[in-house]
Amino acid sequence: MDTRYDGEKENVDGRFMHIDPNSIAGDHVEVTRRYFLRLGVAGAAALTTSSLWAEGQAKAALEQAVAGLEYLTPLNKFRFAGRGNPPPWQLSEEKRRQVGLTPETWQLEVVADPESNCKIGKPLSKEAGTAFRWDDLMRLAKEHAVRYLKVMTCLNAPSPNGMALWEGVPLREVIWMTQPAGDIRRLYYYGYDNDDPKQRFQSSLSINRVLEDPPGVDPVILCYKLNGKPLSPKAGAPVRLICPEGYGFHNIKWLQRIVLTNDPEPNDNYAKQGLDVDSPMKTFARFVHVPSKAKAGEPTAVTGLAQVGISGLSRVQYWLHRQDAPLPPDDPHFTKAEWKDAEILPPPKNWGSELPGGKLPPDTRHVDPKTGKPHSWPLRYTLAHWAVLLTDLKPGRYDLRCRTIDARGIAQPMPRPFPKSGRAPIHRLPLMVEP
Ligand SMILES: Nc1nc2c(c(=O)[nH]1)N[C@H]1C(S)=C(S)[C@@H](COP(=O)(O)O)O[C@H]1N2
Ligand SMILES: [Mo]
Repeated sequence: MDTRYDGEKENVDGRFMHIDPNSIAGDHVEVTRRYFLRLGVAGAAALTTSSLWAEGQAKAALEQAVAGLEYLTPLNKFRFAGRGNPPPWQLSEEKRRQVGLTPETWQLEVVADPESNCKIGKPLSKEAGTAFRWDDLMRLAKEHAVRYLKVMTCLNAPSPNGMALWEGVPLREVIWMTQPAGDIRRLYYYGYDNDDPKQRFQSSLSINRVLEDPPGVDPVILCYKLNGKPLSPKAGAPVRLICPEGYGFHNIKWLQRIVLTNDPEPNDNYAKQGLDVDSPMKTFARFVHVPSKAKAGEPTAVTGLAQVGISGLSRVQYWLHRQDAPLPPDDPHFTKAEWKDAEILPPPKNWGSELPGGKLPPDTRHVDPKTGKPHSWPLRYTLAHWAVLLTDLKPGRYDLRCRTIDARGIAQPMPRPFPKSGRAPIHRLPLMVEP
């Protein structure tokens, strides 16, 4: 039985389930403070309701909305996916040991596909007693460990599962241990989902992607830590694969076997389901905090998240449209609508409650080791937070939409609008403005 997993479920109002808008965590106080300082100075002149603004009510509303946003998703709010029945995290400790899902019992095999002509000099296999073990991984980690930020998003879901800091060893270190000799074009890999092989969930990558990283992109890793702590059973313990630019399905949990092959075709479960598995993450925006009702004339706080895909992110925009007004004709993506800019928030100072002191480790990729600040912002394959204060609202029923403009100037859902390569529909929420 295929248990529908969390990543495909959506909250009724389209909000992110892992964000609790009522939990005013201290995390974004600093971001918020700087945001309001700037808005107070630069924005006050532009606001027609500056008297209200001065009262501080509007500020408080937006501050409260923004303060609820946590950057790194706490484990208990992460929407982990899994489709085994029972899922591997529900197994007893004894069973987990038996099937090799504890550090002491874990073995990773890296072997040649018997169906192809690809040859490797030194397969890492259980049969030959040469499988790769936890201690081997920890030894490599001393020299080669890397850490980077990456948002986990299911190809089939309109909103991310969670935003995390991942740590691991570049997979190519282990590939080279097998003495590969050529005639290798891909590798496919899977983990332990269940004793029933029909419940196996498999993904694949080009060997080139694993051996060499595209400019600015981090390595594919054998990952053993999330937000600075060992992977939990739900997160794929003890070891999962992380492909930084990849949608969720590439990031196989409970990893146990990698097969090198000369077969050039993706043989992923997702490919067989008609999905486009050759797709790096897309750029898109979603609302997080939108009140269902607002009062005319009162500034109203709206916040959201944007996933930064392969083409980067330059702007987030919103469009407030009266429900009784016609939609622009022959314009499915509303390119001619009156979009206005929202503000992309700067990087947080406190990255998450699970990191010591809320700080990123000094060797985190794309982060200045001295200041702890990212070299640029927002980073590709992560989330950015955004906010806007709607002013001058007139009574009526509205649809509120948001979209991204990527770093090439292309508006969502272009340049890749087809849902089977990742969901990026323009998010719409209703807003009622009462007199
Ligand atoms: N072993 C295994 N790994 C898996 C899956 C699975 O079913 N089994 N699901 C994949 C899919 S489709 C997604 S979207 C991601 C979700 O990662 P997360 O649970 O860390 O959010 O896990 C991926 N890794
Ligand atoms: Mo997924």
